Amino acid sequence: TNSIKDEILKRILAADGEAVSGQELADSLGVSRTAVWKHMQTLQEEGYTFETIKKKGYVLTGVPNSLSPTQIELFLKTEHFGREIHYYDVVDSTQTIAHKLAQEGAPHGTIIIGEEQTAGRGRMARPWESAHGTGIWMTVIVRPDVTPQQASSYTLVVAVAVTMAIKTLYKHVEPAIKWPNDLLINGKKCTGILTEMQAEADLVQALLVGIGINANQAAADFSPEIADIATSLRLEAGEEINRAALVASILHYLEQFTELYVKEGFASLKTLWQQLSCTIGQRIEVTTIRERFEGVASGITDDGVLQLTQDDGTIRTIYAGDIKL
Ligand code: BT5
Repeated sequence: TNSIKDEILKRILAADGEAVSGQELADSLGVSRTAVWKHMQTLQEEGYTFETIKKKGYVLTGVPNSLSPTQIELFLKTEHFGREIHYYDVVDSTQTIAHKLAQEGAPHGTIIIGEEQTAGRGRMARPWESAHGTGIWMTVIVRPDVTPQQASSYTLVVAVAVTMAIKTLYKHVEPAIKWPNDLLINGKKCTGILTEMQAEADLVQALLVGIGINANQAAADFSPEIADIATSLRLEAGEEINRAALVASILHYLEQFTELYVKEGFASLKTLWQQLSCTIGQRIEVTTIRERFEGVASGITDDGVLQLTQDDGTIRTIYAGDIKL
């Protein structure tokens, strides 16, 4: 019966604002008119809102602001990615849960989502602000057939997938990739990516791909520490963000791009990455664990390594670090 409820929801969503008649739903799904009505009640309890138009049927007027598996599956078009969903209200960090699940053998494409993280983290143990119900705090377990060395450019693949998903759903929003793991909109950070790895000498067991996206925050929702540097998609798009639809779209692009990346390497996505990036051609300051450099970001290699041309003309290759534009 759950699948009938989901099917009803799918059809009403697909009608895209047109009324769907209860009688037709009942006939085509082979259930009684009363059964349809009962499912509609349940959907309303879950936070969906409908308008009932006399003699015509139901029109969807609102969806719950939730990332529940039901919500995501409504939009999902993938084969593997997001086909196993672990959904929580509050977690410490989805990365921690992903590490455990990956060790226990969770399949390629498994996702972990929390409505809130109490210990969300960025690179180098930096904190990641993850307030309740406002963002997308998700880890994807990916098991690509690549070496640990090749895997270091996977963050760039993720950045391209998230950018494409945002651009597709919100045509007026222009996210730009700041090497290696940030998406900026109008110079402010809306997304951060954290890729961790479980590996043996020459074999990647799993990549734990953490994606944090500010979706529906208002400006006042950010803490003073990040108020000046952070933005949300809602602030930039000027409309409420359907987080479930965005998750599904990200997974769609990520599945496609991962296949390409495993077959042909980062080189196959390099042109797209360059088009979407705001890094190349810019004067930047790079901080690595050991040193600090200045120069112009002059290119990216087929392996996703950043090239920096310093003022004296020497070219440095940057494998990891933070950059300031
Ligand atoms: C990142 O690190 O940008 C990676 C963030 C990854 C978060 C996801 S959420 C799901 C998964 N579970 C986790 O626990 N993490 C992943 P980094 O480049 O090191 O940037 C961290 C810096 O971004 C912080 O030091 C702050 O300055 C800033 N920051 C923190 N929270 C932010 C937010 N919500 N929006 C924008 N900037 C933020």
